[in-house]
Amino acid sequence: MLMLTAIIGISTIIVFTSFSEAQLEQKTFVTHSGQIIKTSGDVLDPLYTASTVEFDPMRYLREFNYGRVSQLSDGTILREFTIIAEDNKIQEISPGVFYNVWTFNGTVPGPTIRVTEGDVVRINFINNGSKSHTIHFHGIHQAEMDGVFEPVGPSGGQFTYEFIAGPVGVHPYHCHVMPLEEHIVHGLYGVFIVDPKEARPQADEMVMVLNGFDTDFDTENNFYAANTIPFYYQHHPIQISTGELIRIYVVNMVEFDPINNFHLHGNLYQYYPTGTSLVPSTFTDMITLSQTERGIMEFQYTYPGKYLFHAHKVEFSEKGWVGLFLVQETKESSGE
Ligand SMILES: [Cu+2]
Repeated sequence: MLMLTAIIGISTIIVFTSFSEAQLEQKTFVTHSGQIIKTSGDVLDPLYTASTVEFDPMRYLREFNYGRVSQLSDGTILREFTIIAEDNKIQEISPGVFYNVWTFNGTVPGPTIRVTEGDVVRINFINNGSKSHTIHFHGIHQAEMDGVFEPVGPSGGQFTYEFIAGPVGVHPYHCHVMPLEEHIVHGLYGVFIVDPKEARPQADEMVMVLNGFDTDFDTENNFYAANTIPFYYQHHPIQISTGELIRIYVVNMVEFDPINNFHLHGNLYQYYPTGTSLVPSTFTDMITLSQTERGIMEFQYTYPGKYLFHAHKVEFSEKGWVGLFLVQETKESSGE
């Protein structure tokens, strides 16, 4: 017994010592983009880099998935999607900071699913994870399609969600297996857009999911972002044109912090909460969003230049939730 106690004691010291040194030492890592970096940051599970997730926030920004389209005998449009859940991937959230992401179709957020009101939406869901997962869509549908009481088992479990798309607007979808917070914060969420039958006016359209990452598991976020990678759009400004209508579908998926917000510089936007009305409720440069609260913003810039957009909760913007629009003069207005 004494021997056993001694062994446990010694091994605890060894484990604890190596952990403490990891926090202080500058370590060298090869990032997923091939850069060699040194960091003393929290580096979690760097051994998993073989399955590191690649994510391109600029591509995600304007990528809409309309599904495989066919027509039913009564003329209704059927849109089919395949969504695969996994929970074994690692993503470099910030240089040198690796985090175990749980993904729909390999990314956080999952694919933006876009349909028209009244379409039949069929989601072929496959769970290739190691835990049970589901997809819970916000919107109007039958109870058995709600993704709450039918956990889909790991290692290839399947479920087909089917419902009629509605109401018009921008909605989140996310896993709804308990503990819910754990399944959401690891990344099992995405955006579901239901277009009105008469399409909204032509615009340069974008999706922004406001999210955060608790990389040290203390139920406080260490990083915040619009579309997963902190500071990404600050380093890679989003290029838009003067006089062009910009439409942003914004969804707040930040956990732990009760509110988030969205401030736009040098401009104001028309805001449609949840996107369910075609008439904006307010003209502002600042909205406040609680968990899964979302809406549609519309604006256009008169003057060219660089304009910030960011959380006005300064802590969030200093930890990554900040970006830039680079507004360039359209050829028409510059007379070229
Ligand atoms: Cu889950």
